[in-house]
Amino acid sequence: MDASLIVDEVRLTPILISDPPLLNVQGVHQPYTPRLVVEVITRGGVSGLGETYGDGVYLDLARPLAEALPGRPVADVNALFALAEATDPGRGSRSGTGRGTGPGTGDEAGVDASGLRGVRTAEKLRLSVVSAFETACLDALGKTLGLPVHALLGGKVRDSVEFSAYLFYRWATHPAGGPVDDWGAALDPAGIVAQARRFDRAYGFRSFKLKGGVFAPDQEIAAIRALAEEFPGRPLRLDPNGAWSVETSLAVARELADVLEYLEDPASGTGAMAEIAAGTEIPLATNMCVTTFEEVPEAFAKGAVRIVLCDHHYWGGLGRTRELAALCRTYGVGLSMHSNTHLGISLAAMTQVAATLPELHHACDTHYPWQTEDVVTTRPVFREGRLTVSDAPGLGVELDREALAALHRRWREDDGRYRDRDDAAAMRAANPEWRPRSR
Ligand code: GKR
Ligand code: MG
Repeated sequence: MDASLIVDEVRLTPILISDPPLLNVQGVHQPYTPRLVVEVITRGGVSGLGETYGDGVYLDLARPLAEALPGRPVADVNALFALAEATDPGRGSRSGTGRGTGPGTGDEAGVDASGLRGVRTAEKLRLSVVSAFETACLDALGKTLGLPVHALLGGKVRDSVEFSAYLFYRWATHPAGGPVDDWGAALDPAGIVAQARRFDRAYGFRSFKLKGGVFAPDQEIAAIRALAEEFPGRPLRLDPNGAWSVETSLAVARELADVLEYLEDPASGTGAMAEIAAGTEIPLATNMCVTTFEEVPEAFAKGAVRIVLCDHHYWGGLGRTRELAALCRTYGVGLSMHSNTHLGISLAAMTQVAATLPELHHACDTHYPWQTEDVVTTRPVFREGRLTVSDAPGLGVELDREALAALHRRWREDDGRYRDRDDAAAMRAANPEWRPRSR
């Protein structure tokens, strides 16, 4: 093995990045959200980058994995899964299924780092950590070999990747104080249309996704109708993150049957999604009821979803994202891409893997335009809603060390308030009576 391709060191840098007051069913985004930047440095002196969730539970898994990696070949990305399991500090206290529920196991029902309800299993946490290590290894390998990451994944099938505008109901400012942007509030159909116009003007996005589950379904139907009137024929999606009952979901589907490209996670759970799917022509999409390979057979057998949103963080990296795509192709299920608050390293990874997926026929989600800070030296530019696929070695992004240091300083100086994302806590700070609502 060429010594330059051996991992010499792994650096983990937790950071806090500013985030606008975006509303969702679980509450509101906090002024700062944690992310983790992973650097894998080879003996050849090449540094590769990865990015993932930065909450404490992820850091607890990332630290021992980072210690175990030096001395191993940077190309051995398939070995990362077993290594992450072997170094997981909670492994001894877990049941044979790897799905224990005791303290310290990492298996918790409740709110995950996406700010959504769900079960955060140890396996899901580990996969999100592995994804950043895998991306960093592939970046370092690509830089060493002079090849873009897409070439390491088998090559690109397109030269640019389409993204959609991610519309959110939002407040103008955070009630607790913090960063302020110039987007203003969007709390009704007119506000959502104004936001969409700005996305259209500034980035050229053609598809629009509205994060729903915030207001009564009628108000969200009105917002989608207003978008359809303003942008006739353009792909529109609505995603209430499982907030509705089967009845509500079917009623919304009836109202919006003529304008939606897809309805995303109207209700929670495969059973409910299957019932809704049986009662509407609108394709149902998910990033909630199919988030692991184990969840695929039931959902596909029941016809619960026609589109799965892949996400290399959830699924354990770029290679596993391609495995998911193959599975979807086999079963005739469509593919789109999910996002969460992220920076330029993740955007580069999303773009590289998206470039290799022939079956990706829907514009990918991205939160990126909402982020005003970054740790890469050059912000990617969307043209006509698309990003050009970089052919530079690795991911094609460089680390801005000053920016990284400043965002890490913010994390160090934080009194613990923002080190774990908690949209519900942020909402309750503004309105102590608030509770997540199913409709
Ligand atoms: O950022 O508020 C948000 C979103 O609601 C995010 O947390 C979701 O994971 O965008 C996501 C989705 O499509 O469900
Ligand atoms: Mg979703």
